[in-house]
Amino acid sequence: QKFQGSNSYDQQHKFWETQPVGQFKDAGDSSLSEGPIEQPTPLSEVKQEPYNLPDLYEWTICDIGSDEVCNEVYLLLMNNYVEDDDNLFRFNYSKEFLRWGLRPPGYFQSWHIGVRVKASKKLVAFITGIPVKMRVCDEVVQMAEVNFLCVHKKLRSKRLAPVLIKEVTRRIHLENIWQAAYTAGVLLPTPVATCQYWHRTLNPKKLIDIGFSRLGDRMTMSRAIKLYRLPASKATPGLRKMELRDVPSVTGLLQNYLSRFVVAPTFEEAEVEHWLLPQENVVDSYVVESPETHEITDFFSFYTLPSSILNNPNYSNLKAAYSFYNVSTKTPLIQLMQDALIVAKQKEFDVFNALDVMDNDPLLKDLKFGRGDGQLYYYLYNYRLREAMKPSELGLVLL
Ligand code: NHW
Repeated sequence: QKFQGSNSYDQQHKFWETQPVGQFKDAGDSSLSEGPIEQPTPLSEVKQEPYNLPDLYEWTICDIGSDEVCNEVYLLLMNNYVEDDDNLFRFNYSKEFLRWGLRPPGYFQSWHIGVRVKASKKLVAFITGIPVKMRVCDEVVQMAEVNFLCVHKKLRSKRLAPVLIKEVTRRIHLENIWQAAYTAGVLLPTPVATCQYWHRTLNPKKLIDIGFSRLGDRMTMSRAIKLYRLPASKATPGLRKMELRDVPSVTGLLQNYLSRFVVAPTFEEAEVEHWLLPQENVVDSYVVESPETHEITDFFSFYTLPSSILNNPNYSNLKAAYSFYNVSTKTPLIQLMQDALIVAKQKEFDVFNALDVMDNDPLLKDLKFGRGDGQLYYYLYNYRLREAMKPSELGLVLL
């Protein structure tokens, strides 16, 4: 499955050339220092008024807690957000998911930015940031994660995206934050890592029917069904749903694990509670509680992100699980991931997706994941790394 194609390195980037990001022409220049590209300015020097929009449009702050506004955002994204290269699928983030993804501890409502048509008040564009403490090498940097950039299909290629990006940047600066992390399927100046999605078929018949996957040479439907069959029950003794009382142990496991990567968020208990405590149809997390000591030794998690299936007579929704954070200290990671697949299958997901980040890559083939086409590029804003990271050096998953 391909979400978004990629550009080439020699393309002009009239907007990105003006921004404090690694530029393609500077690639490999070891005289440039690592760390912030521009220094912070005093807050009084940050532009106090919003950027100008074309005359017919106005800014709005989206209160995602309001059912009405949440529904408007949901519909804008449902109809206009990311599609794969062949336009077969479009991400269909649920309303509960958007609330979860946009309201972590310490979130700023002013970073949930919409654009409306002045006359009709119709919502036609969106961009968001959330705060995160990110460790880069041995420095912890207060950052924003920028996501859900979307311009209505009818308003594309009018240079609205750079205005949205500048406006979210301005509002992040107003909170005295000067760095950001984001991912995209398009190549921009300049990725800090290039990752790949892998897909584990859970429902072969449907995935083939909808064109998500194809039967390879000498593969029949009945062989495919057999190939992707999973055990009926989980292998790990003591595996159970994560509960509120597990937050301290899970935080400890996660902090310790993420300290191994070059770039990773730093999670406190409040963040772990927000990001990992199970929420129906949003995020699933399971812990392994040792039957002898009752210690929490491992956990896995995945989030729920369906896609709309465009123009298929039989199916309209693809139910996809995305691997989130997994930590193993006692249970082999491959067994933990296999149990995640079993849980996802029992919950009637059609496919389980994972990036080749953290320790995932060596397990994916054995667990019968297939490599997706297209890349997911990771970026940092106003922070230079001397060289790009390998996916296995990245401890970060964005929604
Ligand atoms: S990636 C998903 C992005 N959304 C979609 O793909 C949805 C479908 N597409 C659209 O809605 C996850 C439009 O095509 C969008 C572009 C809105 C994408 N990231 O308005 P113009 C995120 O949300 C550049 C960054 O004419 P358009 C992450 C493009 O290279 N830049 O295009 C978001 C060009 O600049 P250049 C992107 O098609 C991170 C300019 O936009 C981009 O009508 C944002 C063209 O603008 C992308 N995904 O609208 C950055 N796609 O220099 C945050 C295109 O090449 C940075 N462009 O000429 C950090 C800010 C915070 C800093 C805090 C200190």
